[in-house]
Amino acid sequence: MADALEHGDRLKQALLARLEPYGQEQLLACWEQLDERQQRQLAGEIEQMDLALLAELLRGEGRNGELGPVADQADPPPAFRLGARQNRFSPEEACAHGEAALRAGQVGVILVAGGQGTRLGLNHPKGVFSIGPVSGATLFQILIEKVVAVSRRYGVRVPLYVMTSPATNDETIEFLASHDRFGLPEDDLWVFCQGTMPAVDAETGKILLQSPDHVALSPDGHGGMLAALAGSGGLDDAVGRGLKHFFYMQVDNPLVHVCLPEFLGYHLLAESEMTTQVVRKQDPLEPVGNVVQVDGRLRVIEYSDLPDEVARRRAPDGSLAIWAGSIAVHAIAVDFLRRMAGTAHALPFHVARKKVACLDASGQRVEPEVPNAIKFERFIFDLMPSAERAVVVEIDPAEHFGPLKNAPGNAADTPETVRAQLIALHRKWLRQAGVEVADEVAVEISPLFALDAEMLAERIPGGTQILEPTYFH
Ligand code: UD2
Repeated sequence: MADALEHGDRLKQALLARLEPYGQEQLLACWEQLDERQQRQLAGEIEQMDLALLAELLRGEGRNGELGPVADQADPPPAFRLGARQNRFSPEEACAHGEAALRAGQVGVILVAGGQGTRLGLNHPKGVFSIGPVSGATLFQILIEKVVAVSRRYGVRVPLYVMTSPATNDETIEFLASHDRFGLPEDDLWVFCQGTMPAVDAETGKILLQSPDHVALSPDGHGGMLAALAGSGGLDDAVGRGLKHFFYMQVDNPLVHVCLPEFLGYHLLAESEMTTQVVRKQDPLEPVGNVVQVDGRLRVIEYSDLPDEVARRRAPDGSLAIWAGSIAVHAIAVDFLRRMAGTAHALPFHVARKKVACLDASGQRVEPEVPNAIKFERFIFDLMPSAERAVVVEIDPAEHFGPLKNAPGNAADTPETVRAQLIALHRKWLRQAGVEVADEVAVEISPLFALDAEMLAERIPGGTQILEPTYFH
């Protein structure tokens, strides 16, 4: 007992020595109430925090800065359009280049899945949400089957690097193992966990405690992928396998065409280091990042950072001037990622005011009604201005973008809208293959059955009639 007390005191002194230079010793306010296990827990969290970095951020250094002036000079980006003839390279040429890189085993996939389905009312990794309109397949199943199908199609291994966060890591690993990784070989799956950042009081800059033995920590944004992939050894693994490019996607879009050859082809032909898929915005205030060109470099201005009056600007022909919305699907050169992983401050931090439940000065838990805290996040698209060359590829949202963001009953991006989009797309492929499908019949095609309309046409005889909900798998 006396030993434990002494150990607790020694640990407290060591932690104080770390915290005091930064004025953050309030984190030990409840130390004496904690048992030994809780003290170790809190100590572990404090030791892992980069207090010097946080101090820089609180001084205003390393942040992404005021975007108003940048937005003011923003021009629309030049873009390739999927399937279009007026591109600098033909769709066929692009496809051939993309397929050659795939066949040569030069492409791997990154899936960022650190988010929980909070907006969906889900307290689990978002990837376990069941979205298949007929099959009930989860987001993870659909996306991983796409990776497996690409690997089979080109007769190569296509490794998948999945980013989790502390809140989703263990459950994701268990979930994928219990489903045999949906057919992906064990050697081709690399799960890595992103880092966290502490939330600070918006007025004082003091780090908040979520409970007596836990700091208020949250994931450091999908930009945390850069450091976490490198730090986990994933980037070295990719290099060791001879990968040259990553296809990057988010867990919330089951419509994404994984490793789409034509898209990869424009990336390769343009010798781009980072290529991003965009949609033509219908509404100036759509909640997508805006891809723009400033001083000849591409960059993304997040919807929340774009002043309304800039978002509403029109080109002479009446179309939106800032038209290109990022859907967060990228092709990224492995060498570029390595170079950036070795660059200090490669990604700035974005600052957001949020409501964070925490302990007040007297140790009482408070559930704030207005934003009380600042959170810090990095975004992967901020790599774009550092790329030697970056290009944009416009895609058709009906075929490529159906993000699952909101709980049922909301206006957009809900389970209902995403399922309806999957059915509409698969019905269209079936009809193109000469299959008769009535409008009210739900159909779904597993990526392992067919990845696109052409593959489907090879697998299914024309003239077939579909009269009831059908899952092709
Ligand atoms: C994101 C983009 C937006 C647009 C839209 C398309 C940002 C900031 N905004 O909006 O521009 O492209 O997607 O759907 O990127 N994630 C992590 N770790 C984190 C945070 C997020 O893994 O710390 C993952 C998360 O699991 C999800 C993705 O990143 O797959 C997007 O995150 P989000 O839902 O917070 O982004 P959203 O919808 O505001």
